[in-house]
Amino acid sequence: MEKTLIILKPDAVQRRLVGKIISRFEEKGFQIIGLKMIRISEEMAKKHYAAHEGKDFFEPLVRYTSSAPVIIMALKGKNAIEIVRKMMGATFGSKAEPGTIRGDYALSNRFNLIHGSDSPASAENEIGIFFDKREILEYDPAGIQWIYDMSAGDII
Ligand code: 3AN
Repeated sequence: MEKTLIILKPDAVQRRLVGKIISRFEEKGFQIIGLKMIRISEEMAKKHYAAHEGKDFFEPLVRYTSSAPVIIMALKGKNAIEIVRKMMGATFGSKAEPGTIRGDYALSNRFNLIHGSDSPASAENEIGIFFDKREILEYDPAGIQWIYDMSAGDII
């Protein structure tokens, strides 16, 4: 089981797409283990996007991310990181395939609605940046035996 960090960026909140996007992840079978609304500070945004520091889009990206409230969410599930990124679609809204979140709801190459961790190491780091330990709630999800085949002991 993997955990991943998702940010529903300012445009997702302002465009009232939060419910629709969260529904997609719930309907897929992921378990929500952390959820809150915050305003990301410029300092937090810089830390989160540190890998892009120095690039020409870094400053506008930090400004966009910290421009208005966002939803921060931690999800848990088998192969959560890869599957969430597939559901998000390509980075640029203009390139993302229909059927993905960005493909269905985004046209812009900057206002692309959502962030999802891209590796187990970044997921752990990002969950640590945005959540206190006690804000991550581990619980037995009801009906998990119908999300995965667990009859042989493994999660298939
Ligand atoms: P993703 O959000 O798909 O993981 P990253 O982490 O490579 O993409 O990029 C983070 C953000 O930086 C993207 N959401 C996008 O808004 C912006 N970005 C990435 N690459 C570019 C680029 N070449 N030109 C402009 N903005 C970019």
